[in-house]
Amino acid sequence: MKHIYAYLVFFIATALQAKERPNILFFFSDDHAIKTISAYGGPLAKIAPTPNIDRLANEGALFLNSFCANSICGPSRATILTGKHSHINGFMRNGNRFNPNQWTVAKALQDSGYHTAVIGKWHLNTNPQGFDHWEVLPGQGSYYNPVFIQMDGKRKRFEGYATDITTDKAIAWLDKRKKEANRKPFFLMCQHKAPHRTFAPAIRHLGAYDRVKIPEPKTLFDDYQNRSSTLAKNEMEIDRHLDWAYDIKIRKDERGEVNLPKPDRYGTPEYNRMTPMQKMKWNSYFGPKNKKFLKDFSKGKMKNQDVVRWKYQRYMRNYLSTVKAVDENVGRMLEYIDKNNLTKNTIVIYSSDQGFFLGEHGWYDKRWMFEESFRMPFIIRWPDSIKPGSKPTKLIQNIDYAPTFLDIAKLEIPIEVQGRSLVPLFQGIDKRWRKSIYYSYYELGEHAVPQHFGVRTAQHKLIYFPINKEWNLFDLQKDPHELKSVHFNPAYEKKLNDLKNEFYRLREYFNAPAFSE
Ligand code: SGN
Ligand code: CA
Repeated sequence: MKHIYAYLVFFIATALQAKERPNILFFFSDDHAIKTISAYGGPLAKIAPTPNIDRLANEGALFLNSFCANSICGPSRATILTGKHSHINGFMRNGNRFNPNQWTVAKALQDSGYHTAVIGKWHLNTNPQGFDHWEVLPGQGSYYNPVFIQMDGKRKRFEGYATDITTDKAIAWLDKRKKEANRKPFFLMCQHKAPHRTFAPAIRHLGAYDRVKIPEPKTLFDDYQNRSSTLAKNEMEIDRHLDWAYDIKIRKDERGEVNLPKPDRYGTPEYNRMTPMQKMKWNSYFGPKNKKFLKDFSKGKMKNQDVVRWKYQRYMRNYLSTVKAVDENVGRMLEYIDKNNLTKNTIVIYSSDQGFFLGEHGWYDKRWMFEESFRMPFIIRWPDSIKPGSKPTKLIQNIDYAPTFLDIAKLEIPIEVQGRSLVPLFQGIDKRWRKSIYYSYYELGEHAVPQHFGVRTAQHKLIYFPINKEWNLFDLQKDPHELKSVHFNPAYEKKLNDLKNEFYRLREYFNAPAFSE
């Protein structure tokens, strides 16, 4: 009897604790631009809906002004783990090694009794620490039949599509946890490779968007005038820089006598990974379409702009198809937590490491502080604590995720953490919220994007390019597509000075290092 009583007390105590400390399920994708999440609206919302991600927005909050601190993969991930800007956590550009000995939110959650796991893309070059379980893609990872690094360091290949497999593994981890007697709350990072380059769809989604013409952005043929001279030097144009085989999916062996213009640098690594059956399905989808394009192209009837337009359609159809699998898999996971009575006590977040250009300014890729790449999706559902369908407008950044997780888990936020908990925003209490955010980009030349730094407020954006000491100022209300810098315009003189002061104030506040030129 005594034994049963003790068991009951233990059971109730654990149940109460679980109630007090919710689970955190963090969906994270790679390069997912907000305009391809239908809850964010825009011209693609009807064409390519994302009903499962939208469900989170309908049942929770969709942050309308969410940004990254440094628009590139590894740095964004390091910022999320540490709540600090790149120059503080030391991961300033892709290829750096994350110092695993530093404080992270995963370690703090684990130490405080959370059961922690990360599955999928990691990209920090040192093994994950602070996780009871991890299984991650090496580097960028692959879409087809991907390899995952196991906790013992061994690499294992799994047949199938990365987005599905990442979800299978996340569900399997939750399932295993279900069987444990003394269950702790969990923190699960489910991190997809998609929709990152080379935008390779699941075989079942080939052709998913063929029946629609994807609307072109206004700036598909940007001339890069009236802004920093560095823009024209970019190497991320759909026109001049997407690879024919690698990105556009026309292999050399399909071309016969037709000579396509450069570039064509990277071959077909994803195609090469496929099984004969997958290759057959791929070829029966792309083959006839490529043949038709090559025929039209070789007749010389297509003007350069027509070719760009054709490439844009192909790029977007593939990109949106990879998003479709992400959305389906978010749905699969939500269904799992519904069926296992986890929904009420699980906070679910959907986010992505940065945004992406989908033809705006003629570009693919990210990096620039321009809106499409600077914005991160941030959607969060927390039953009973967040009003369903709310749309907070305050400026938030990925430095805020770690302190938010700590706050949710009722842990103290270390003084060194640079972000702020978003919990007050969930409850609509946002007095004294920040009015500006700081941006830095430190890479040294991939896609020919120079280092740049800036500040954004609700209406304006100031960018500084140390390489040629240029300033650009955008009035986002009057010029939402960021086509004309007004830094030289006398009407903006006071605004320019105020923003410069704010920029230097933020740099001091965040302890930013001097610019290297
Ligand atoms: C790779 C891509 C680049 C991309 C970077 C950074 N080339 O190098 O186009 O900008 O990753 O992306 S690829 O041939 O490998 O696809 S990030 O999301 O990892 O930061
Ligand atoms: Ca990325």
